[in-house]
Amino acid sequence: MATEPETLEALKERGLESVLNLARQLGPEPEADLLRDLSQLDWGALDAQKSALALEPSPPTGSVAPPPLTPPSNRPGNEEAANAGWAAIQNGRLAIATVAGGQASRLGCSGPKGAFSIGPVAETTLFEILAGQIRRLGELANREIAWVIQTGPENHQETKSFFDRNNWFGLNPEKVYLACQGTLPALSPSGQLLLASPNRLLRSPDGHGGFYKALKNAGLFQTLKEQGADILFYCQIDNPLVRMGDPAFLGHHLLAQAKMSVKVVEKTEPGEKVGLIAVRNDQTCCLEYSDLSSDFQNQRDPDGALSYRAGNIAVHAFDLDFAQEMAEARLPLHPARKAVSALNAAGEKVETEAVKFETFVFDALPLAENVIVQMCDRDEEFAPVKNADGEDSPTSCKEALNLRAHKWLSQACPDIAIPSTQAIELAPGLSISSQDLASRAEGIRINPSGLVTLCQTDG
Ligand code: UD2
Repeated sequence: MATEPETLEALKERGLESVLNLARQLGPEPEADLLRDLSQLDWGALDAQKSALALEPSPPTGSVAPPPLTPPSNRPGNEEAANAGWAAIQNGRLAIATVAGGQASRLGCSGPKGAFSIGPVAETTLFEILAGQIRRLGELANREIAWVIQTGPENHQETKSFFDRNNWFGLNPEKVYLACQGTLPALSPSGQLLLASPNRLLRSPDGHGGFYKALKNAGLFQTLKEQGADILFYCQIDNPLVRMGDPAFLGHHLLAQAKMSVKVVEKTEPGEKVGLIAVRNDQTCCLEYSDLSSDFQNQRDPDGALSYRAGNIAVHAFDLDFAQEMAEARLPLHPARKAVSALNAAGEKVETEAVKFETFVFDALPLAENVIVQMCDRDEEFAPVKNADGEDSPTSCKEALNLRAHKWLSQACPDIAIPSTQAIELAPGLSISSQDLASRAEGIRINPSGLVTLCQTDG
């Protein structure tokens, strides 16, 4: 934190002193408050923001090629990797992290996105489904697995209350860590600081890439290491099909001594709105769809398959030391122009155009060695809920959960006949895979509502 003279000097050097005008008119107290807020700015980061102001989407430069792909975990040939992954989990080396910093505003709801109900039968929330996966993985590995959840300044408290009210979904609350992400000041298009109130800057969350710093600021790298963890499995809250802590994925990552790895799905069509995993200038990276020309996206191999088809599902494995190093790295800033409510020079709240900045978790990929890019089957592992309707909506996500439950159940219990028209849902924590469900086939029952549970809990 800078002293008052240092803050004033830093503002002056950058031509930003006018941000203090309003507070000064109101008296010494608001001015002191605003200076305190300003003293927390990272001036180096602010300079980078000012340089990034004018960045426009641009096609990738240099040599770009599709990445080598590791086959999905559920195919034969993954046994060695799966064994390595299970051994690591059983030995307490795994922690899980989920980014859940956003609000469910695109879904038309307020509150943490994780509190959104998505179960096709029981209205189970995203948090409960993911918590169930961790519980079951822990049961199978005979260990409690730590879960780090990235929250945002707007939903941190609500997220904590939600877990409290729901008894931490059967997890040990001492092993669930909420880490609140940071913020970055929004700027006017000409690079001036904006005010939310006379004594407070207008800020916005620093993107899911703020995850690395959020863990650092919450002291979690040390906490996890003290518990023996050295691998982090990472996912987003918006994908309830995620295969939490997938042992084969972790195993491939470990056997390759990778610093960071990523799971991908085959893109359904050239313009699908997912990041594209590629190799640029010999480094694995994620190219955002908005930066890619349609000619590039439409390139095809001789067999007709899309040449660039590795769609990022935002599931990663990290070497924990590498994730910690990323908390010190200056990841690229991604500017986005948005309408915001800010104070004008007269102190009135007005709608104005601003530039908000985010960092992205996947921008660490080019800095990582030996990255594994593993394919997965979309119907098994990826159905994000992002929009209120249409693609990636609650309707499409519930359908994907229902179809996967039917598939797993018919594989696990071929004797149970359920009409395909009946919606079913696997109770949270029932199984992490179709094989796991098969191992519990004896005890399975289907409630009249369509919820698949066990007759009695395992003793
Ligand atoms: C992201 C990826 C895209 C693809 C897709 C897969 C970007 C820019 N694009 O699309 O390449 O992988 O996901 O589903 O990332 N979050 C925070 N803090 C923030 C912002 C987001 O925690 O400041 C969390 C949020 O709660 C959610 C996740 O990050 O779980 C994804 O955020 P998003 O929905 O903004 O990403 P999206 O859909 O643009």
